[in-house]
Amino acid sequence: TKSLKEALQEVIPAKQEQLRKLKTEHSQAVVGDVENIIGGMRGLKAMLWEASVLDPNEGIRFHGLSIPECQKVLPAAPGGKEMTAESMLWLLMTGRVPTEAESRQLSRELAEKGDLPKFVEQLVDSFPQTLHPMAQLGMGVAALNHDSAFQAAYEKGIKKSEYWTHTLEDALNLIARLPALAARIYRNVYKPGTPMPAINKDLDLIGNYSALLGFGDNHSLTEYLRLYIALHGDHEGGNASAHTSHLVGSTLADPYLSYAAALFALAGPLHGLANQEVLRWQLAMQAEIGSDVSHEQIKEYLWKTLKSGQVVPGYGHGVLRQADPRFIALQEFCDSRPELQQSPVIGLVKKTYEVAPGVLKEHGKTKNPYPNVDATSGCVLHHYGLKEFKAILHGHFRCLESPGMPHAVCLGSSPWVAVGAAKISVNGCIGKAH
Ligand code: NMX
Ligand code: MLT
Repeated sequence: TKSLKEALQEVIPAKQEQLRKLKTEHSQAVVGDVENIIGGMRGLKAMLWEASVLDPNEGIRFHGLSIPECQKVLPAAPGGKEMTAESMLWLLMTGRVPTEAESRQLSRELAEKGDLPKFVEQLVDSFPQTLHPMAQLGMGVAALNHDSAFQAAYEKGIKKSEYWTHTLEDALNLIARLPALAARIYRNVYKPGTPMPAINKDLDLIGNYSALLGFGDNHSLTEYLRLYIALHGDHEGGNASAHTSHLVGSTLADPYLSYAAALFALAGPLHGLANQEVLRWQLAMQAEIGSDVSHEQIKEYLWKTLKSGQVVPGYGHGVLRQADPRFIALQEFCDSRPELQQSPVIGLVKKTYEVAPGVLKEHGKTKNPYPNVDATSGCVLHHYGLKEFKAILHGHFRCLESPGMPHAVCLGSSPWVAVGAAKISVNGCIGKAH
């Protein structure tokens, strides 16, 4: 008798061949396009979205503003230069650039709502240290729905036209609580027993997040996080996590549950986990060939990755067909700071960018041989001392030691991505699913 696995082993090659034929011989058949169907709606105009538009060549615009324009007009935090997450949130939600006073007021409102309910603290503290931070974050967020204003109002009976007010209340409460929740998880997993400061009502969301993580005195990192998280505020609403939150939200599940679902989509290595994959990959490259490397050596390393059947992490995109302007903005941030220019890992990211597009073009598979935002974001965090990450090896979580680092602890990349990906917009416009 065959086991199910053995039976499948017999069937799978024929199925793979069938799929290959469908792709190559019938990809233009009109049902929409078979390509779109195989690609999970990719490329189909399938939703209404207006907060941002993702041009394949130019990249993202937020209500018409490019990244450099946003950097110019969106208010920064006191003492800082980078746009804040609150300013971006305001722009995304209203289509209008907030004044400094409006942005500060939103910061205060969020700081005042930022404490976690006791039972959520207890829930998170009860998780095993070995449970992946993203799984913890998703469960913590789902538990916050205990206080959902939308759910309470819905149970009492409200008009459809009033949904948005309760949804907004939940969304703001959720955003406000994310720093305390993500930082608590980070400390429980990687810095157990260290006391977390109270939320400072005079700080912006990310200023507080940085402090809660234990990096409050590192102004440069706090500024980096402000930029990084503002840039992740929206990406045309159709990526896997944003799409998931809209799908779940369309059932009138409250914003906490919708966002928890989004986090689980974000946790995959082809999406939010990709910046950790990049870091792991660049560190492995560094361990194998060193930091002071030639283009030729990087090229060989890239081919080795591709020939082993793996993707080059941080490269490619569902929509973009040029280097991601978010990648460029983060690289410019690095270029403006001499200490970041000295970082061996950031140096490798830069050199990899000089070589990888050529190799990927020659490889000939990906439609976009250029870097996405994840090609650099996690490596910059590594420079700042956020060196921890988890990887799944042989079915278990393992800490990966970074070469040359005495205490490489572990970090799920995505608490940052999660706060940044607070895609809570209630907007609409034509967008693509990607
Ligand atoms: N390295 C090697 N092969 C690649 C890469 C890459 N970086 N990107 C795409 N391909 C392959 C892809 O696997 C597919 O192969 P197959 O036909 O055997 O299935 C082929 O090229 C065509 O894929 P595309 O249509 O170019 O890309 P798709 O839209 O399917 O996927 C990504 C987009 C982003 C998932 C894909 O480019 C990828 O896996 N990149 C590496 C992971 C990554 O950087 N993810 C982060 C994305 C950004 N984010 O924040 O979410
Ligand atoms: C992201 O920002 O989440 C990724 O680049 C995927 C996307 O939005 O297209």
